[in-house]
Amino acid sequence: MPSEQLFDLAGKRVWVAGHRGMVGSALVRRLAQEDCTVLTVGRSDLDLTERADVHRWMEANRPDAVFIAAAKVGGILANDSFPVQFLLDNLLISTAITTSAHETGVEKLLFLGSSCIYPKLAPQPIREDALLTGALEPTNEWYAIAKIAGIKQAQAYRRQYGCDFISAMPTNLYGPGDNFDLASSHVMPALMRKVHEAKRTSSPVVVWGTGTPRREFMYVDDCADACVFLMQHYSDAEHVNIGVGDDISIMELTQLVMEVIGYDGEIVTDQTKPDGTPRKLMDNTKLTNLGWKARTALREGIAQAYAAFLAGEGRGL
Ligand code: GFB
Repeated sequence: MPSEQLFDLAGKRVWVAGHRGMVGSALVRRLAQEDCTVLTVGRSDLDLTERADVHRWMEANRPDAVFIAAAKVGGILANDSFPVQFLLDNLLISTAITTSAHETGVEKLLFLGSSCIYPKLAPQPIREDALLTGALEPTNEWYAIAKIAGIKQAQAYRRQYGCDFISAMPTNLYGPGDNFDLASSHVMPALMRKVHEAKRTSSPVVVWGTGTPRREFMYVDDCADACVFLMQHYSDAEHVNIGVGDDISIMELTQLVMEVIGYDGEIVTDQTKPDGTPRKLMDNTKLTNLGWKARTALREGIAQAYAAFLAGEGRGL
C-alpha cells in the first residue's frame, strides 16, 4: 500500500529542468500520465547556471513544482578528467534553481543526486544516514561534493523558510537517451556499444578496470516513476535512496550484455583504467516502506535500452 498522498500534481505547472537528459526525458514521459502541465526550456533559451536568468524565467513561467534533473553528468573517466565542470556546473545549477524556487514561491521541489554522494567504503547496502560519515571516492568527489551541497540547499530552505524541498539519490541509471560516447559514458551504455562493435568485427570486448567492482543498475523509467512518487508521497529533510536492491559485478554485467546482444567472444580487461568504488549498493528500505518498488528486471531493461540504441536514440553515437 503506498503511503498517503501529500502533494497533488493535478492542475499543477511542473517544470522538468534538464528535460533533454536521460532522466529528464523519462520524467517528461512519466508526467504525461498525470493531469498536469509540463514545462520545459531548451539550453539555447536558458542557461541553468545563470541565477538571474533562471529567476527571470521562473518568474515568467511560474512553475508550482520543479524536478531538478539537470546536471553535468558522466562516467568514471569524465568525472576524473573534468573536476572543474563537474563541481562548478552542478553547484551553479542547483543554486540557481533552488534559490529561484524559493523566491518565486514554488510549492514543491525535488533535487536529484546520485549514489556517489556516499563514502567510498560505506557499509553495504548503503543507508541514507551514511552520508558524510567518511571519505569520498576520489574519481568523483567533485561531482559528489556538488550533489551533497544540493541536498544541503534543499534542507536549508526547508529548515529556515519551511519550503517543501526534497532530495532523491538514484543508483546507476541506464535506458533510452543515454550517452554512448566512450570517453564520457557510464559503464552500461559503454558496454552496449563495445559489445555491439565487437560482434560486428568479431573482436574482444574491452572492459575497463578489473571487472570486480559491483554496481546496482536501474532502468531510467523506473527512476522517473520513483521521483514522481516521492513528489506526491514524501515531505521530509532527509534524502531518499532510489535503488533496485541488488547489484552485479562489472564482469557479470559484461556477460549479461553479451547474452542480450548475442555475442560469445572474448573479454579482456584494460587495467590502466580505474575501478572506482568497489561496491555501491543502496539500501532502499525507506522507499520500499513508503510503498514504491522498481518494476523492470535487469535483462529486460538491457534489451529495451539496446533496442533504443539500435534505433539511434542517444547521445554520442
Ligand atoms: O559507470 P561508471 O563509469 O561509473 O563505471 P561509477 C562503473 C564501473 O564500470 C567502473 C567499469 O569500475 C569502471 O571501471 N567499466 C568497465 C567501465 N568498462 C567500462 C567502460 O567502458 N566505461 C565506463 N565508464 N566504465 C560514476 C561516477 O561512477 O557513476 C559518477 O563517476 C556517478 O559520479 C555515476 O555517480 C552514477 O559507478 O564508477
